[in-house]
Amino acid sequence: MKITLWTACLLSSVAAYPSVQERQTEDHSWRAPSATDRRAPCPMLNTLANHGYLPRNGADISMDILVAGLKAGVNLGADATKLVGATALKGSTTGNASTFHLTDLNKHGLIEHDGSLSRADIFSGDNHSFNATIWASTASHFTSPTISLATAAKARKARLAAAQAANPQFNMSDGDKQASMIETALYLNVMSNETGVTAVTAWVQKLFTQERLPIEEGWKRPKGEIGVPTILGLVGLIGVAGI
Ligand code: HEM
Ligand SMILES: *[C@@H]1O[C@H](CO)[C@@H](O)[C@H](O)[C@H]1NC(C)=O
Ligand SMILES: *[C@@H]1O[C@H](CO)[C@@H](O)[C@H](O)[C@H]1NC(C)=O
Ligand SMILES: *[C@@H]1O[C@H](CO)[C@@H](O)[C@H](O)[C@H]1NC(C)=O
Ligand SMILES: *[C@@H]1O[C@H](CO)[C@@H](O)[C@H](O)[C@H]1NC(C)=O
Ligand SMILES: CC(=O)N[C@H]1CO[C@H](CO)[C@@H](O)[C@@H]1O
Repeated sequence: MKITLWTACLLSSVAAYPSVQERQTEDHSWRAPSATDRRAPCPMLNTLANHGYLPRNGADISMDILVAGLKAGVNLGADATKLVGATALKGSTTGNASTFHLTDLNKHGLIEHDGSLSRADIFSGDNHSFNATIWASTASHFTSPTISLATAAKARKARLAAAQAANPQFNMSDGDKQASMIETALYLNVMSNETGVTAVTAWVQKLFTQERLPIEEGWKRPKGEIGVPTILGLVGLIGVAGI
């Protein structure tokens, strides 16, 4: 139902603003964010901003900019981007309800949730910055050159259990748990070596620790567009393998 609705919206909003076109022709080399550039709790959105597929300053992102950036950067389909982008816009603090800053995504309970793979829970103060200690606990499961779906599911399950044990205010709704599975499905798929289900460990490390597309390490933009059915199929498999 929701998907049908968003597909309809997609068909009625194909206009490309000059800023989107400019961005697609610009330099996509990696550059670290400046002190004033805004970043999100999502390693992929931060990565795309660091490569200029999203505004490098992380500010004033419209749905058109978001869809174009995810498509050009990692071949995520408009259907998938619009589903999560609609929620992102609900946290807008830009003064324009049609745009958001990457920092707007730090708002707990919007998309941001407890039990992240690489971020602390809001209980411990910082809900959005990369946390090397937490990432190390997740990555301790990644002992091979590749990450299978079963390994990713196990790492996610262990991280949720550790967060719950450490946080007296741990609170993940069913929707949060679904979002967390989607996030695992996304990194597995985008960072897979053409299989779509088995990720390359070194690439996943670069995504999380440097917020960089691992092009130098051999990663290529996925050839096929990643759509909602692909992601939900993976989520189902992660559920069977983990939880
Ligand atoms: C292919 C595209 C994407 C990939 C590979 C991706 C990947 C991820 C991953 C792996 C996480 C989990 C981080 C962690 O647990 O430490 C995450 C979190 C998040 N993502 Fe993305 N993402 C993508 C697209 C998006 C889009 C389009 C949005 C919204 C506009 C978004 C918003 C978020 C937010 C708000 C979080 C924080 C959730 C939390 O609290 O952990 N992501 N993403
Ligand atoms: C709000 O943002 C949208 C999307 O970028 C843009 O089309 C619109 O002109 C903006 N409105 C104002 C009042 O700036
Ligand atoms: C848990 O989170 C849900 C939604 O995210 C919220 O409605 C609820 O009040 C929270 N419960 C506690 C005890 O914080
Ligand atoms: C990382 O998270 C842990 C656990 O919540 C916390 O104790 C630590 O202070 C965090 N590290 C940083 C640098 O924020
Ligand atoms: C990806 O797969 C190709 C073909 O199977 C292989 O030659 C290449 O070494 C793989 N790359 C990585 C980083 O695993
Ligand atoms: C309240 C909220 O949802 N977000 C918090 C995330 O963490 C930062 C501190 O790093 C707070 O400033 C935000 O208020």
